[in-house]
Amino acid sequence: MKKYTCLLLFFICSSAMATQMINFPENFQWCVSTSSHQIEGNNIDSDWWEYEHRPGTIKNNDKSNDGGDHWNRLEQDTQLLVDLGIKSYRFSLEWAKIEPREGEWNQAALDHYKQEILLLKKNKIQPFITLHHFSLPLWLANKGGWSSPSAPASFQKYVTKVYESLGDLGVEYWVTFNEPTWNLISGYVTGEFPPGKKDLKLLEAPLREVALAHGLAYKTLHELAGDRPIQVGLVQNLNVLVPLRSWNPLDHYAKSILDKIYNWSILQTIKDGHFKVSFPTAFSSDIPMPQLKDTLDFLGINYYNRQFIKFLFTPPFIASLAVAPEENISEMGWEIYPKGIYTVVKQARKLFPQTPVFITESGIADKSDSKRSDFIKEHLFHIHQLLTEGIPVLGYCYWTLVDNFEWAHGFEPKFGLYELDLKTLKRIPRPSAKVYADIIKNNGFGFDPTKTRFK
Ligand code: IFM
Repeated sequence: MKKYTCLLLFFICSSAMATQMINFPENFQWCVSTSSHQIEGNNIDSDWWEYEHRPGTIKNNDKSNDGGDHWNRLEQDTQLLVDLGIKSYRFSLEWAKIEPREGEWNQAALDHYKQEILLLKKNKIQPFITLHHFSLPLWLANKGGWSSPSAPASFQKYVTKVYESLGDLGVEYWVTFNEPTWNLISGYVTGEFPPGKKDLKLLEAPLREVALAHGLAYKTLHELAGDRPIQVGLVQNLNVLVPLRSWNPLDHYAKSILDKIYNWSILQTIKDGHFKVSFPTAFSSDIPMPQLKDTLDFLGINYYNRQFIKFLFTPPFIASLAVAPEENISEMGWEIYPKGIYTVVKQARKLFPQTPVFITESGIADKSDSKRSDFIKEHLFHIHQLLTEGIPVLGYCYWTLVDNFEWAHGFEPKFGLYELDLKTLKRIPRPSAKVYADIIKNNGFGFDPTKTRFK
């Protein structure tokens, strides 16, 4: 009997010893992210609205319609943020609503965003604004969208209008672009986003114009802000990329091409003040852009997955695959690989060793909510590791608050901490919402790193 008691005590004590408290700095910004087109509804003057209405573009023929009707539910959704204990709320402004026709400013839309910012501030939540999150006004799309050399100047006018209207409300964090490379590759190479083109050669112009637009917006915001302490950054989606067959030089080659263009093309341009981007057989650019240097006050990193890269002998020449046990694959078909968040931040630090980092998105499509809580904790564990190494990670935004319109995938993937009942538009908390709220309340959580679920 004595022997068994000792054994039991041994197991209890050793498992308790393996559990560590993962504590975050006092000022760590607990956050969730959303984007306007995905939740507001009725973005009728945008390119996405037009695109969704083309047959066959969106899974199940879904349309964003009234989305989650966030536009009319500011109070209700702000209360969800309060319930979670959120410190920062990252959301985007909808250019197509603010400037529905070229040069025509919609004061009601600007007033609406003002009301949203004030509501957040009243609830002690820092508004964190993205100026461009994929969707464009249709009038600009009809002029060629980001391929048009006039697009950066149009963006600058929009940014000016926004800052002149909302700049005195004390918003500190401003993002010029969300995931520019994913957006443009999806629009011009894979054809999954508007304008729905599939030609690698077409990627060069919009990449270049977006880089220029970022530089202009950065300068404009700081000029308008004057002495106001604002932080202007860009959000890049970074994937961990690995050659599928480590022995195969062609897979290494394919990986390096994708890595350069997808992960680093825009960031490298900002770092060097030089747009030197190429894709074999498609284009090769070499344009000095000195005005882009030092245009990142912080770097927003969105991290979702690891991909294995295979060279193909026929177009599109590069395949990216999720190779992992079923348990580690999300409903988007993406590998769940929490350690990768550490990898990509370290890679980004090599390019920008002095620039603070904000994890602006990390999330999982998980309808049953059976993986989301572990997903969040395991990513946070690796972020904590970065902090212990002295890397300034300012905050973490879970993607996303309420199930949303997931672009070409329609409403099928469920990323929300809150479920959205599409018929009643009711927001229903998933169990992981409580887990995230507890993490925020305790500014940390107990965690046993020897028992991670996702390897
Ligand atoms: O929903 C998107 C978001 O718009 C941009 N980052 C990735 C998310 C999940 O796919």
